[in-house]
Amino acid sequence: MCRVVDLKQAVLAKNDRAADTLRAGLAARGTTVVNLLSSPGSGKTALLERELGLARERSVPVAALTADLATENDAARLARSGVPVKQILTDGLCHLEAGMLARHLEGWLPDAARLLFVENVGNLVCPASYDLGETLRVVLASVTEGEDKPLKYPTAFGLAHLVVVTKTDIAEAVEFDEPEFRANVERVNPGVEVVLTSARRGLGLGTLLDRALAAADGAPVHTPVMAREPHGHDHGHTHDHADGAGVLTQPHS
Ligand SMILES: Nc1nc2c(ncn2[C@@H]2O[C@H](COP(=O)(O)OP(=O)(O)O)[C@@H](O)[C@H]2O)c(=O)[nH]1
Ligand SMILES: [Mg+2]
Repeated sequence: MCRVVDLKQAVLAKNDRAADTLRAGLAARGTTVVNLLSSPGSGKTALLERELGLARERSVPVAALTADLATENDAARLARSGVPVKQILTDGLCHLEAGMLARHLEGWLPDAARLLFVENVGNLVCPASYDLGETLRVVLASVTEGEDKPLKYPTAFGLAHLVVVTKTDIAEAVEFDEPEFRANVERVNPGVEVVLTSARRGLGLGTLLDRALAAADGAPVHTPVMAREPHGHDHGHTHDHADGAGVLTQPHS
């Protein structure tokens, strides 16, 4: 058991180093990564389609990478915006890693790209543990998913720099309880901003782009209370980590 934990920590420690290298390399060339993370079907691609369109309208140079286990459907959808888009197929892997991202960027990332949006594999567990060299980590939840999801996936929501609610156009029909959702977000990630959006109605797009651009300009992003633990250390105690991610935890007492 200990060996499994050690191996997992070693993998994550290696990813962290790759992410730091990638972040520094991208910063040097003026590109900021926005990592979009959510469950499948919560509306990442739909929102990104609109976001890329808005960035084009505002003449902000952007690019997008989208990851899935199979199909190039999302890249085809995003490419309609006219911005450079690339599909990553993870071949069964449930998350992206910094090294994979770095390899896909080589020789592809346009020089001018100020923002690079990364649509992670649809999953609220595995991707939460992997830093992709992002400056802004956005966790999305649609109004149809239930208000308790921040409590059920505390690592994903707890490490978010920004939380986005999607599909607000149907909030009433599904009786989405916004105050309850906000209260649950606040419990796992005190102080994090929650942005309401609807790709269908074009709501909240400007706010999201503004936050991404502010992060790119070096404005401080929200600092989650939940700490990213240094990997590979000895806890000196045994306990379960948040939603089984194994290495990302609430602050220890
Ligand atoms: N009503 C409504 N449906 C949406 C919205 N955004 C996405 N959807 C629908 O939700 C489904 C999943 O969207 P998609 O963008 O593929 O989600 P992803 O798997 O997170 O990338 C599709 O049927 C979309 O049409 C929205 O703002 N409003
Ligand atoms: Mg998608």
